[in-house]
Amino acid sequence: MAERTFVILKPSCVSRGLMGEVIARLERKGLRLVQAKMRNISQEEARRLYKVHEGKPFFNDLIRVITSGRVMLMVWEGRSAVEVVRKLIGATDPVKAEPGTIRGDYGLDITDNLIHASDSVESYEYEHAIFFTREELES
Ligand code: 3AN
Repeated sequence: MAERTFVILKPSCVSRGLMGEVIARLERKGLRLVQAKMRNISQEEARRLYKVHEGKPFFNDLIRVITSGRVMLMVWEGRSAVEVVRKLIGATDPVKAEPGTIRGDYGLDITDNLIHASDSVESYEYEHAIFFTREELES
């Protein structure tokens, strides 16, 4: 069965008009968009999403950035989707991300690094359930 991964286009990605560019890259790779919705993330949802970063020095900035405007929440599907999307996105720090990756081509700020994607199948299971119901993801 095809693997799924959870992706968030962060507020800066939306406000800078980069959504189409990012979605096109994932589609061209051969991944399939299963479900998407555009809305704001609440403080509570953001804290659940970034639970593993609680207590780290950048935690508050992380919450502030992800709740600062509308985001695009998406579930994508395809062979090794988790690994493939992480490769297309590039390193966490856009300065270190290779040219040709999304962060490498469009970002500079490490906290506001345009896009989030699950880093494992376990993370996908935890993260997508914060934002999508089972019914919404039935194909
Ligand atoms: P990634 O998004 O590449 O999976 P994580 O999961 O380590 O990276 O971190 C989650 C988010 O926390 C990143 N997207 C980034 O916005 C922020 N972040 C991670 N490390 C730092 C750091 N050293 N300084 C500031 N923000 C950071």
